[in-house]
Amino acid sequence: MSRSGTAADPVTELALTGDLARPARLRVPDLLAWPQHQARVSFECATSGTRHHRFTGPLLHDVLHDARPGFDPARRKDRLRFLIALSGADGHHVLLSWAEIDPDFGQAPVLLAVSIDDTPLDRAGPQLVLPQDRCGARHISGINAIHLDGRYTSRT
Ligand SMILES: Nc1nc2c(c(=O)[nH]1)N[C@H]1C(S)=C(S)[C@@H](COP(=O)(O)O)O[C@H]1N2
Ligand SMILES: [Mo]
Repeated sequence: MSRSGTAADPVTELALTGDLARPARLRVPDLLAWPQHQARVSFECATSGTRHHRFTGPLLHDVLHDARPGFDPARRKDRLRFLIALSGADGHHVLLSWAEIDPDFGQAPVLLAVSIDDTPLDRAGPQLVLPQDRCGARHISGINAIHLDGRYTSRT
């Protein structure tokens, strides 16, 4: 079902852009198309102390993999120069490296959560979940943009 959002009924879209053969615009219900994972997470916040949440959603890796990143999948070294820039609707940003979530390298079980504590995130937008993080700062809520960039090199 396709609906357009209004001020009274906002629908957050997530734009997947950058070095991708299949860029996409996804709503939270679209993220149910990938295998769903669960994570029980505890993290510390500098201002609000220890927080506990339960999240469900697809792996960030699975969603981005299907958008076809612009590297040769058969050449593992080719993936190492790719950065993933994620932004929340409020302008909170985080950078990950592709290798951090790639099963052949760091394999961090990073989720794009579609629910928090059994509450769907359809309106707020997906939330980034890094179960291994001690600090909460990378658990960005309301993610509306993910940009893949393979230009990175230390050569000037
Ligand atoms: N979009 C967005 N997400 C964010 C932040 C933010 O400023 N903007 N702050 C982060 C920080 S610092 C923490 S500790 C957690 C707190 O999450 P909680 O209050 O839902 O437990 O949200 C994270 N996600
Ligand atoms: Mo925080």
